[in-house]
Amino acid sequence: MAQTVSDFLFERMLEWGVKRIYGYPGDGINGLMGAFNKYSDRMQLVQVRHEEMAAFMATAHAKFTGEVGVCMATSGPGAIHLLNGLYDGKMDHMPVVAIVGQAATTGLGGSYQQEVDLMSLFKDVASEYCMQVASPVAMRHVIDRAMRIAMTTRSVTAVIIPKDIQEKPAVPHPPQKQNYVHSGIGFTAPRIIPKEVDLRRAAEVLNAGTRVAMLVGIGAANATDEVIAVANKLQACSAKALLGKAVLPDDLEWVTGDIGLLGTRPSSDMMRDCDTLFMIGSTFPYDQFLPKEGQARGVQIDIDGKSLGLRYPMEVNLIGDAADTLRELLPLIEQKSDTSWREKLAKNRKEWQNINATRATTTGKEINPEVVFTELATRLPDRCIITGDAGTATNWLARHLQLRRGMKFSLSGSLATMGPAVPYAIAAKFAFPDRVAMALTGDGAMQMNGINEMITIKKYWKQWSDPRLIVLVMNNRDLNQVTWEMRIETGEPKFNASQDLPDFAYAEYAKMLGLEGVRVDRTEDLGAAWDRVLRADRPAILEVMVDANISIIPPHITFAQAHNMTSALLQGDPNELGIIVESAKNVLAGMIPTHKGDKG
Ligand SMILES: Cc1ncc(C[n+]2csc(CCOP(=O)(O)OP(=O)(O)O)c2C)c(N)n1
Ligand SMILES: [Mg+2]
Repeated sequence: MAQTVSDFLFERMLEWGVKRIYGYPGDGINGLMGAFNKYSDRMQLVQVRHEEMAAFMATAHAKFTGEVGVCMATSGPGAIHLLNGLYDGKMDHMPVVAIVGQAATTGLGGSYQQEVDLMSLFKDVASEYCMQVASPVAMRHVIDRAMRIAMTTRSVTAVIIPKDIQEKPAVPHPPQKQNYVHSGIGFTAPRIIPKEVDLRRAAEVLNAGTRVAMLVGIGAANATDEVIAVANKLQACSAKALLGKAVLPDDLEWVTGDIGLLGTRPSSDMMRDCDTLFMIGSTFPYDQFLPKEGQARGVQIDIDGKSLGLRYPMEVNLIGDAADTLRELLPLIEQKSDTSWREKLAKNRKEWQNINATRATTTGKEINPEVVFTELATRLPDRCIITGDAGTATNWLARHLQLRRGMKFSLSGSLATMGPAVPYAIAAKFAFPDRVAMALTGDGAMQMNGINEMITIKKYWKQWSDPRLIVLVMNNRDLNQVTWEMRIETGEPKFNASQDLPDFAYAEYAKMLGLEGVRVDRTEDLGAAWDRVLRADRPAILEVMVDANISIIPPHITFAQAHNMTSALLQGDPNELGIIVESAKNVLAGMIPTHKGDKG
């Protein structure tokens, strides 16, 4: 049979270097799936449980490998299901290509079965390039452009292929005449550096600073050595936006850790006291954790000019690749000798670590969730890949896990959606089957989609050279992050109808799937439980029954937040007694600054 448009598409994607597609079938892409079969020795289809998961996995593939992630779904419902995962990719600036089916061109416009206006639906999420293949001839340039634009603009692109077009004979070589396009494949990352004059202006600002605070994000992922070299010359300290947690290893004394609501006190203090802000590859959104306007001079490096001068009015805004730009900047930076700024923050960091360690030792009737992470912290395997979710687990992992060189970390940064931890970990295993992947998540996220995606793990784990994929489920029978946000931000007591979760036997469920399942309800068993799942010969769920009454109070609780929490309790929060006891312990552990009249 002659080559079809679908055959051609897979040939072309192979030429582009695509090795794996995350997807789910449906009759809107029967032509595509039929063709895929012929290429399955060279390109893998990973079948997910829900198209949103395919989009999460494609996003995670891009995050962990730097390559384009590709996902595929049928027309109508399948395409709609992709959206949240695609927005995750879009908002964290990841190159992702979505390939979706559509009703046949012969029926389009006729309110046909599963006909949804996909051009309109994907217009925003794939704002850089969203195109319906209108003719077999167009397949070549549409896929070429979708791939190249995703890479060039680090964005999500969408290719919509009507059913009948999928099965038509391919036109790999369109006639060379008017109204035809002749695109080609291939992309190499450019070297993007600012002009010399601007590098000098940046160096002048940085050299003049005596207390330089750096903030690095995921955009500096390829620049660890360069960030360290520049920071050492400047005697600077550095905080990390959560998505960029793996950019700098935490064993460097001048690294203050994460910043923001989930961040550390030394990071906040550094921003409060600095005279110069140097931001690299980050769009960290919370201005209240940055220096006060006018307090510090600012320099920013970002590959995307749109992200410059966005969170703080910078004096020098540099468009450039983080590593290349820092390499150019390094010779212009003077070696500083005054170590007092770093010493002060190293002391602060030590104190903070002690406070954290103490806080993690406070125990009530149930397990303090922080201990789950302090026990993991001492056991993190080399080169492990950690994924997080929206939920309290992310507070604790941000504060307690000290990442070492070679580890990877990700979660949904800007969209902050629930649900990515398990699908991200699956994508990590496909990309790096010899590394341990760990999804650290909550019971709400598990019930939303993680439970289903355990079935995908069951389906594929034997393909991975190291079978370890560990899913930590913090079982608190609560949507705890939001319960606390309501108390702290708006002073509302817990609303059980909204926040309580039904219990579920996560570890038993893992066993039912033929995986390892360990359930812990006593603090003293935690260490051994981690050892067990870390040594398991198969993927595992570690389910920990944790206390929902341990507050996620941010590093510098404001008076308003303390007041709100008190008012939530006075309004009759159903968990009042437990919280008061736990909060009192936290005050003793030095966490909550007490105010006059604050009863703690
Ligand atoms: C798709 C989506 N829905 C809702 C939210 C709001 N949200 C953020 S965290 C959270 C609670 C998560 O609960 P769980 O997974 O049980 O973790 P916990 O906070 O209890 O540790 C909710 C509802 C979100 N971020 N994403
Ligand atoms: Mg929960």
